[in-house]
Amino acid sequence: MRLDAGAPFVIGPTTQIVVDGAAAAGVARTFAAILRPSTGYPLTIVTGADDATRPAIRLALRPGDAPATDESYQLTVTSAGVNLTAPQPAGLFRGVQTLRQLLPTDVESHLRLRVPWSIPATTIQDAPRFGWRGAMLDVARHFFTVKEVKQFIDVLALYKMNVLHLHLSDDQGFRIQIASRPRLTEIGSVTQVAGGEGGFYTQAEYADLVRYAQERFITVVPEIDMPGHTNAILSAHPSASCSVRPSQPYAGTDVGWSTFCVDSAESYAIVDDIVREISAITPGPYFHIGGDEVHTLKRDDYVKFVERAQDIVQKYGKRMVGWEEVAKARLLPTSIAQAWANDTARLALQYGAKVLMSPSKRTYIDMKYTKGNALGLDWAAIIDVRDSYDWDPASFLPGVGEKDIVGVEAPLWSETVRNIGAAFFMSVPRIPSIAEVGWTPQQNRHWDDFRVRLAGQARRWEYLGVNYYQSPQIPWVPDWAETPKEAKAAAAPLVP
Ligand code: TNX
Repeated sequence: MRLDAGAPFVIGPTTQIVVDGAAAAGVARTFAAILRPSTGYPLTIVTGADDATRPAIRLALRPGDAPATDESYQLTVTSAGVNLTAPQPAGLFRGVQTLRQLLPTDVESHLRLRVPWSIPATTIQDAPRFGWRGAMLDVARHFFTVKEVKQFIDVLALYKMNVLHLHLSDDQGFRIQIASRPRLTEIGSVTQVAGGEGGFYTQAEYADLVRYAQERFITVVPEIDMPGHTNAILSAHPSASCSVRPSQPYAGTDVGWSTFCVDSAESYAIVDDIVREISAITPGPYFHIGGDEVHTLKRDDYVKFVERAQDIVQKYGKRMVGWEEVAKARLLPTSIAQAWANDTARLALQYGAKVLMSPSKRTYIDMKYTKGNALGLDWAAIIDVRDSYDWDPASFLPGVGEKDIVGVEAPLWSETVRNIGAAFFMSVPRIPSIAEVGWTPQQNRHWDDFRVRLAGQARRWEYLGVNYYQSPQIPWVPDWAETPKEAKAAAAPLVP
């Protein structure tokens, strides 16, 4: 990025968004939807023919541009206009998020404000370090509605994350409708941690979430945890359990005790039905089988199960992802092991499989920021913002380097996270932090610089109704206090 000497571009009442086709128009619509309420300008989207006399923001695909990763983009801002080009539509979308951040924070207001809508003169060439920059939301321990998950997706999109991993099943609940197995949600979805009423997504609701994410160039990775963490499944289908006593709904938080019966044909029939139906409504290339914390199976039985599950995932055209324990099995080269606690993930490399970095000491955003937090757990670490930022994914695990890693992901387990306000408190600012770990090359990342830029984001979160942790590590600027009362009132309400 280079800041140029010239005057800024100022968005005005006659500014148009000029696009070169349908894909760019789709991205332009998401941008205009942010700009219109706060500026009050029409920001007409024009395809093709460009009235060169009018100030414009131009979005165009340039398939030949280098570096040609899916998400790279080039941005030039002069007083005469904004030119955003990218080899792929995803790059245009990422570039639009940069424009959003270059504009005054008031651009997020839901109410019209009279602010000079200026974008500094600059030249940017940008591309991500890793192709997988994600967050996981555990909707099993506590359920989150479609509307809430969309708000969560909005925050991922703002910070250029591109994966939403949904932890859809655990001991406490099974959260997605499976047409061939209605008992899974009839029996398996009706509770959650501490005994609330739980819930589940119909397939239509899930498809709606996937579409919403797709419009933001975010891939949904569905996870059905197995063979452990399966009490909700087994309570609906006791024949897939080796236990003689049928499982009961579970509202506690212990882990490691439930398991599919590895030698029962019924187990694989259920897995087949689940993987087939979810794969059919998931356009992304991945299916996550969990595979973590199975404390009640012998290693051979665990391996046997994972290899059969991997076959089923492959049969339905998906690449298997699993928590690092799955690397004890013989992996396909297309599979991915998600590192979280030890260095089992390294075993994946001998099969040509890759590693996704979610080290619990750095990326587990269900951990407390500080000992004093009421929310969160502390078994892995206390993780303040700096801990989430100041580490290098490529030197974290012995023997696992840059080339072995697909990216980084921040998991939000929800044992203590009972509502979306709490989810945002745990996620922000650590999601922006992990997003930058995944996007920006190591040599360009500096904590002293990040903490200042992060402080500037707070007002944006206030406008968006996004709760956040006011870490004492960040030099917050108290400018929200100066925001016009009306604009404040029009901001989305903070959810408790
Ligand atoms: C471990 S990390 C788990 C989850 C818990 C989490 C709580 C992993 C793969 N499994 O079942 O929710 O700790 O921090």
